[in-house]
Amino acid sequence: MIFWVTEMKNLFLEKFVSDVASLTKPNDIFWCNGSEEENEKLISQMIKKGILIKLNQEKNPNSYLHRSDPNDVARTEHLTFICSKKEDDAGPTNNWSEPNQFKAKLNNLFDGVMKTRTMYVVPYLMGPEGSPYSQVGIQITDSPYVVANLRIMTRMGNRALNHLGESNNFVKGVHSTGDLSPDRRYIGHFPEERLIMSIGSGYGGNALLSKKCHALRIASAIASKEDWLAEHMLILGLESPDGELTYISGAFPSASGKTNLALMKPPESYKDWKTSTIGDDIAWFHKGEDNRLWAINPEAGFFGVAPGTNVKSNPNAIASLKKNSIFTNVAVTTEGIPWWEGLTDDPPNNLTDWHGKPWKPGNGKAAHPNSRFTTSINQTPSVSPNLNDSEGVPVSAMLFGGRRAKLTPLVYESFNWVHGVFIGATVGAETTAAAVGKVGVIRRDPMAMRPFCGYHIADYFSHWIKIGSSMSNPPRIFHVNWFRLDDNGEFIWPGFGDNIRVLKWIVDRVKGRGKAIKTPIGYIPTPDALDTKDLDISSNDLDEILKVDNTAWLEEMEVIREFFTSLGKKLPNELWDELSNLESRLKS
Ligand code: OXD
Ligand code: MN
Repeated sequence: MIFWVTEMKNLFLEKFVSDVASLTKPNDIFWCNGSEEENEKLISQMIKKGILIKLNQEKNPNSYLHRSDPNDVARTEHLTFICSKKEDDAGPTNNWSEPNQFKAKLNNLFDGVMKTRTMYVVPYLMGPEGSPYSQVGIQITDSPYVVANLRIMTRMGNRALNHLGESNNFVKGVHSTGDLSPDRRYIGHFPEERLIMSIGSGYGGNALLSKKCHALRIASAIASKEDWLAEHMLILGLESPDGELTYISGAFPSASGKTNLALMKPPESYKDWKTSTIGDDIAWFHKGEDNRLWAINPEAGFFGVAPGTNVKSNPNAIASLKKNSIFTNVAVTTEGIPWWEGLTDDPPNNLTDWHGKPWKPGNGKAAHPNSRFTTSINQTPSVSPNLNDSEGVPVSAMLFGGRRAKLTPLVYESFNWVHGVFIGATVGAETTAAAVGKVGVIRRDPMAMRPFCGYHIADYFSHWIKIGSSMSNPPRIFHVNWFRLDDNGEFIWPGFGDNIRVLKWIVDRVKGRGKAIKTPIGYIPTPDALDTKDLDISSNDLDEILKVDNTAWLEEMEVIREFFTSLGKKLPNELWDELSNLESRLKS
């Protein structure tokens, strides 16, 4: 039975939906309009089926817990493919499969998969309504949990259809949870067709196709043919007591504190400063007429990592999570209140763990390390008044970083745009629980885009070089590392709200007033340029995290050389030049 809940007719959309329906043979089709009534209906159906569990409606109104299949708790990069026509267009950092063969394999799995299920058609808009930079996607899915998440994460329903009108300009997403077997799980991207096919997972970035699949992999491939950038970056506004507003964006690998930084609340000692959040995960940049880079956040919500989130690390997230939120794979108290490691110093008694089993201290983690919250950006006290500006906001500084226990200093600034691209291209970071695989291994994660770049990473570097080099006022590029450890394995830098001290130096640099020392790897703050007033950090420790160890950097260069070599002939000469310039600086 097919029924339409919108008057709007779009022939391209109708054809897409009927083609997918012929393949998946659903029991019925449900067009999502994004209304409150629709959401209530879906939520109550999910509660009946046990897909969602009601949380304490007094303490967490309109909030629910979902437990995913224990085999399906993180992105699966080894099952994620870029199916460009030519293998060389996917490049060495992506899995590639020939598009027709991959489609045939997936079509087999999709054939009849929705026979006893409802097929949901979810139109979503990435970016502000009315913005020329926003894009429409249509995700077809048999997971009502995915629908509920997309409703928070995107501008979903009729608003997206209105933006689309009769055009065929939309990204197509076909998703089914299949049988949830990792043996029949695949996430395929067809950049030339702007098509995503995902089967066998209901989790996060594998299943909410708007996020990594559309807004990063497909969008980065589109951006490479046009004149813009699709990046794995937060966007944050910082307003000084004098009313000077500066926007900063930052790329950090998954589960490395991006959401904390994006929602940062200034600490007591910076209470005259204001922060404002545009986005915590994805930024689309275009060149402005003023020769600056402007950014929009295509998303409308956060799918944040829960463990470690607390009133100290992220008070704005905690405030935002008070209502209308979905929690995935967290633990729950006897009162029906969500809990995860790091939320409070001690776990409450009698928790139920993320598997739904009684939990006692010593039983491993109560919440999965990659457990998540889904919440609307509009509930965040720090939400920016410029969130919906159709031109976006002008970005003055871009940060790159990752978890690095040793070597990379707290902060350093590139000499110029191309050197900044080199810094971004060579980011080394410890792996985290956001993706299946070993945690804590250092890997190169260029611009935090290694798992998300939808085309050849060396072409991506060339694209970056081209974008900034053609602008008279591109953002200044910095590298930061909040994660340096001392010999006892303790963090040296306090992090969280105190990171604003580093951001202040960055703003000072952008405005031409921050003091710096030139080192072989870039500009580092002079000890007095970084505000450490009232901080509990010794001058030895401060020296340690601001120092450049030439011998260790020369070793790092060998790893970078190997990495560049592994990327093949397309690696831009400019980056090889940067490497040899760095080597001579370190040796001289
Ligand atoms: C995310 C990720 O979910 O990067 O944002 O994995
Ligand atoms: Mn991310």
